[in-house]
Amino acid sequence: MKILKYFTVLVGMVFIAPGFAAEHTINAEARVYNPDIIYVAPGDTIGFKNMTSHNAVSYVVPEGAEGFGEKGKLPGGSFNVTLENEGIYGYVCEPHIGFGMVGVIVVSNPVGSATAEMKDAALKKANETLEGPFKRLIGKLNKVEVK
Ligand SMILES: [Cu+2]
Repeated sequence: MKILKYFTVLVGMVFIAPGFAAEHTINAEARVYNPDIIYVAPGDTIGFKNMTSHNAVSYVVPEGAEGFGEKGKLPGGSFNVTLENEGIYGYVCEPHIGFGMVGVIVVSNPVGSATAEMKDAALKKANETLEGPFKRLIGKLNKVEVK
């Protein structure tokens, strides 16, 4: 029981520690993600909700970072993403890409401190790799606010 007590205290500290591992929610609503652009810190958890008929697959990922989501698959319900690498991630809802259902996650420490270089890198990758309706992600990346 003593071990359990220590474990509870430890877990409590992790969740209470200010500015550490915040949780964010992105709601899939009809043909949009709400919010469509979010600014988070490395290690934060991003929960995608209401994903029964939507998916969220990263198509633009910072150099050396891991993407998220599975191409061609619906997660069903909800799923969480934790991004450790700083940079700008662009993702799409594949079933609704024709409606322009795309989103951006900006990861920086501190939150909101993404640079013009990060944005340029994301736009360069997007321009080089995205095709057809997936190019709609470029417009969303252009709306990212940088320092
Ligand atoms: Cu969708």
